Amino acid sequence: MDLTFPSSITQVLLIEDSSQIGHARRTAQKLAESLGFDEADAGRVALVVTELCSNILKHASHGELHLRPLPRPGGQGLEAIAVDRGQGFDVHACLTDGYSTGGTQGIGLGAIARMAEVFDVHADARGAVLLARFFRRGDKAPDIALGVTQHSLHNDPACGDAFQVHISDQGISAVVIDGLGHGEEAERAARAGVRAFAQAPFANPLVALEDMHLAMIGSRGGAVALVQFNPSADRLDFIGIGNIGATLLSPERGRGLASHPGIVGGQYRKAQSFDYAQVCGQCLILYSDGLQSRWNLRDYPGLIFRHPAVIATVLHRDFCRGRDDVTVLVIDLEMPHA
Ligand SMILES: [Mn+2]
Repeated sequence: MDLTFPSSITQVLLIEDSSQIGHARRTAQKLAESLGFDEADAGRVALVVTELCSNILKHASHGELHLRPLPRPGGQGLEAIAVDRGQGFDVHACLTDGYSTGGTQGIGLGAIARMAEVFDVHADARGAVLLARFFRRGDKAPDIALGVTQHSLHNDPACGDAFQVHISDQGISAVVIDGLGHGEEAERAARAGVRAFAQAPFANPLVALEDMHLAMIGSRGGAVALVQFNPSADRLDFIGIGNIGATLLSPERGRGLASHPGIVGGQYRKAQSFDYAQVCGQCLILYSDGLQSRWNLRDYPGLIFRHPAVIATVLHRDFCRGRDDVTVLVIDLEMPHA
């Protein structure tokens, strides 16, 4: 397998009254069609998105629908996430067959769970996050246990954060870059780094960092975190310069991965990569400083077991600073498939 997750801003639709549901449905359907879904599959997306949005209004009175293209082997899928801050969402009641969020009109969340290739929920007193992932007809490849959410400050079309993930038979290589500041100049810096990384994502981490540095000279520069996961060796290499947060989590504990101070494309002292063993089964979270660092997944019982896209979205919902671009990338480090 050879799969690339390119940087892109998450599309956010506000869901505040029922008139916005139709717009959300049409937007999701159009996105599905543009990603190569046929009419029946795009219709399936439209039905599920309608139900997700109705559910937001019913349980939380308002919330958001997040849409992303989903890179898949041989094409694109689509990811839809309903986000709200409502209380008392009863997952079990809602997933019971026959239950409908929209009175007699809705199809119910139990049906949603079956119409999407991937469905997952985290709900507690702080609100609910519902994930649905759709693959095109004939796409039987397994889900990739990776989730990302990315937002620019004030919905600026330019985003100063950039990420990229490569998945191959060798493993996973991922980079998150935060170009200094925000806006177009920050975006230029971050993208220059990502382009250099993409040339050889599985190069030695020190070499890859040097390549990104050279490519970012003359730009504003930025913070960079690079991670390479080798599943057959059960090892993770990490190198970070500047303020990109990196945490390895298991149900039992969490550990922060240390970055060095400095600016890639500017000045930093000789970098060093760190090697972590026995990481399979753990969850890796990389995040730019648009996210506060004071979160603790222990405050969210059960969240560590949820889909990475759900984890990324909960963290963004509750810890976005609102003063900078923000990226949260979550990857389950899985054993190699036999
Ligand atoms: Mn930043």
